[in-house]
Amino acid sequence: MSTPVPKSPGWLDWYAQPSEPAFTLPPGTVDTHCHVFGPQAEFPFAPERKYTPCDAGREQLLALHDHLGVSRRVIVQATCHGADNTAMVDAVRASGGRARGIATVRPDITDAELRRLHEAGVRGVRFNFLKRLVDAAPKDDLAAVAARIAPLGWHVVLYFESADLPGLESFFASLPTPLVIDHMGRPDVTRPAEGPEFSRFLRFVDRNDVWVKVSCPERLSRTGPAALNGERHAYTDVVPFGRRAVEEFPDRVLWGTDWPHPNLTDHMPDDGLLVDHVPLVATTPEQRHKLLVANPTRLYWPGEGA
Ligand code: 0GY
Repeated sequence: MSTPVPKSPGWLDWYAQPSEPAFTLPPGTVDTHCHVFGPQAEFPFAPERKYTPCDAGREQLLALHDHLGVSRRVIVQATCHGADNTAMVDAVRASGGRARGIATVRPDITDAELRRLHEAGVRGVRFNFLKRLVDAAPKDDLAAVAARIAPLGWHVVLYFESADLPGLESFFASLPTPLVIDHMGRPDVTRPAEGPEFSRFLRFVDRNDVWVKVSCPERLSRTGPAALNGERHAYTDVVPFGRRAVEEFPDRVLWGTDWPHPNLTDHMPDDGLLVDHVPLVATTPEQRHKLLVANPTRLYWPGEGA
């Protein structure tokens, strides 16, 4: 066996003992944004990766979900595994139908490989535009991938910085599949949620076949995890953004943990507190049912009803 590659300097490991959430997730809750990392002894990281994480394997993900009350999950291929989807596919296959996958694929992928991914439970690909995570995202290649996956009924998951949306919007609108946007398009939460930047993002959502992940308050927040008045209210500066997305697009919002929270540098979130963020942004039982159960079920297990 090869020697394990050490973690990136300053790497923060996932939170080993998440608290018990005060909010009870409804039965059928789907975590639509989580990853597996390795374990690297079994699934080595990709040579082109920009970071080397700790291990975060499928059993550990399942244990977290059991603790939080999450029923099903969507495992998003992480950039540390490049376009080698083996670890993600292994976790999806092992789930007995309780997981779906989002892959990274190159335009020269064969039809047979695409069919194999579909049969395993993959339902989309991710296009990542963050320069700190990927070297390049050539639009011709991405358009070619989108054309290949559209006939399978898959969608494209988009990860970009909010400042880059104006330059990417027309390309996104040209894609032939539904779109799913990570982390509310990464708004700058020091600006108002009612201001022009987030309004522009929501107009893009409105005009296109777009779903929005109301996820990652811990990554977007500047105020951080400090509890407010002793309550389990963390990341409060992100709340107005999530709430606006949920109120304006109740049928197109999705929730996810982003476990194991790659590349956070100042703190590692308590996943129990992330669950307690949900009722802050989805304030009625109906909104919560759509966000946590009905919407992701429609997108990832269509035909099941929820
Ligand atoms: C996220 C966020 C990040 C990383 C990745 O695939 C990845 O490496 O997604 C990040 O560093 O912001 O969605 O998990």
